[in-house]
Amino acid sequence: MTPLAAAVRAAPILEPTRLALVSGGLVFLLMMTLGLLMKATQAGFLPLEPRAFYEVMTAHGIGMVGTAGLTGVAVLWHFLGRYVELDERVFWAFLASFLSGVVLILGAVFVGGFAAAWTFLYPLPAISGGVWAPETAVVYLAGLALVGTGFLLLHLECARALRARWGGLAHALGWPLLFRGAQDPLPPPAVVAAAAVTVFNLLGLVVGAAVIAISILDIVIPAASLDPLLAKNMIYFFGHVFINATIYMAVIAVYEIIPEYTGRPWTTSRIFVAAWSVLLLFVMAVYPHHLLQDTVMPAWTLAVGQILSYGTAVPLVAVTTLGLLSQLHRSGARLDLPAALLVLGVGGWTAGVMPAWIDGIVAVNKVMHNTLWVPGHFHMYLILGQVAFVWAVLLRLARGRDERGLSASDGIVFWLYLLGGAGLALGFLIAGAASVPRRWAVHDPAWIVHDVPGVLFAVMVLAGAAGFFAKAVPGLLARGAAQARG
Ligand code: HEM
Ligand SMILES: [Cu+2]
Repeated sequence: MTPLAAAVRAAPILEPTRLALVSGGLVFLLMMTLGLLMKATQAGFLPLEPRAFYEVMTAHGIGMVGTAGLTGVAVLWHFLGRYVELDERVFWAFLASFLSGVVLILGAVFVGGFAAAWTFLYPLPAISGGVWAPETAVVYLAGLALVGTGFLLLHLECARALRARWGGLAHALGWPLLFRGAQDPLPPPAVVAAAAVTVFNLLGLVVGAAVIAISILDIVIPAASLDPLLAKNMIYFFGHVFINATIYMAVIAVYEIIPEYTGRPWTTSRIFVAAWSVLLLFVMAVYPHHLLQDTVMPAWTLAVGQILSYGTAVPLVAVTTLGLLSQLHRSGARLDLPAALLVLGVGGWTAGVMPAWIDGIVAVNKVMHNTLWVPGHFHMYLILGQVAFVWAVLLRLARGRDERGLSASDGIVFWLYLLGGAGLALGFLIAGAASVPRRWAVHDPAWIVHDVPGVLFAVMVLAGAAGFFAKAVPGLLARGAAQARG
């Protein structure tokens, strides 16, 4: 063993997925603070200039989406590694590429003043009205490209490892079971999920990389021009697929950890495989629900976007929720903090899907699309879904299982987080239903009634999240020390 490898072994905090989860947790806290800043500004408590507000909004958006991706792949990698042989060097390469991208993005936003929102919708990055230089937009886009390259590498390694172990992605997806009714050996749920996410996220990332490259060229070579509608389609295909993937990767934690509490295996059923395959196809087909207001889109694409939106996540949410209930029912399992967060995550994810579903209806979307209804649904399934899963994995790695269940202080942080998250998300939804627009730095006095409670709920989420982090970190360090001794 080389001295470097020995040093890495001796300090398990340097185990790459742990490092990704701990730094992801820390960044979630920082980005939540930015969220609180925005809410406090909209509520009139803080005098953040609109220019600074939009920088903060861009940083919060890309920071949160990127961190959800980082922690999502860390969960995927951690559990997939139980079933397939993954090359750890690839995860390090991913981290290096990701971090260099982050440096560029932060520089573009906070030094260069880039504030076109994380979605970099063409041609806004290039045409800032003098707020930031076109070169700054290039730096931001190059940063995104680096981050994306990291994810691309990582998923390619997952695909390689899955094929090597299961003899092809179709087998890892459980298709022999789906189409012929039998498969031996059966891929465990984590493998089925990893295979599905790997396929659609790879496609999303390739499309994302293409539109980023074209956007850069478009700035560098003024004569070039890109069809804005095509660019929007590509960006939303990528963005929709990527943010969805973060949840679908994190949910693997439920399949892997809950059985450790109940003592019942989470077996791969035919219906489970079917749900993941439906998701694999539909998640890519429904992205036009982001373009329902683009009347120049061919009508059939919008119809497909609306109709398939009903069906995409429903089978998977149903299969996961029913699976979870049948795991827990009369199992006598006592839920400690990580397990409670996993159960919360499934509930929050399910609850957050409903308002998304409503927004996917063309008639509703016409009224709701650019309102706070949209941040309402995604804050619900991210704060109470994806991010809850991540806290669960962090705490589980740090503290193992607590046979006594929830302690008093565990209960306090759990409820702070749950009530704060639900209140914040419901507040966004209610404001959206009252037609308060999204992405406005300055709120009309009539809207502030929605923002003031939001500030309180944001403080509660932040306090709960800081509590999870504080509870996890000493355990991770101590466990590291124990493993180094042992
Ligand atoms: C304490 C927790 C949080 C607070 C207080 C918060 C607050 C906010 C606020 C005020 C906005 C701007 C809404 C508008 O007026 O348009 C926003 C946008 C956003 N937030 Fe959060 N947020 C929190 C957590 C999260 C989490 C955990 C995620 C994802 C993992 C997230 C992802 C986003 C995204 C993607 C946007 C959209 C930015 C854009 O419109 O370009 N937020 N958040
Ligand atoms: Cu979408």
